[in-house]
Amino acid sequence: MTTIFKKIIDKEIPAKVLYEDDLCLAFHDVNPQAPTHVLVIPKKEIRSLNEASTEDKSLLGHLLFVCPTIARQIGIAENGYRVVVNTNDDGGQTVFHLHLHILAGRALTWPPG
Ligand code: DGP
Repeated sequence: MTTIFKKIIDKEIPAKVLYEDDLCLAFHDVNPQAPTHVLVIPKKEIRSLNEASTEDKSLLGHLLFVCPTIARQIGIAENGYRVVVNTNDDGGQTVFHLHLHILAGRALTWPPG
């Protein structure tokens, strides 16, 4: 099922894009939960982490790998940040297109709520 993120990938709706390559896109979250809140999404439509297949292994690695690149670009690498993948209902997933949250800009509490 197509989601709002697919429309962002296809440039049908705007987003504040920070990073893009052939495999993924990163943009500011519209409803930030921290002073810095960025989403990293694959261009391939994958519903959630549960639906990632063996052929997606390198893509999953790529999504994680670009996080420090983006973190350095926006100046949060040194102080630190958190990368989160909400999965299905108990994980708090609301958009069913796999995405990584990068949260930063304050000391984040642990455990999460
Ligand atoms: P999750 O709850 O883990 O599925 O996170 C979905 C996030 O997507 C949530 O933090 C809000 C964000 N979001 C939803 N719609 C849009 C949108 O149209 N634009 C942007 N930039 N972010 C969106």
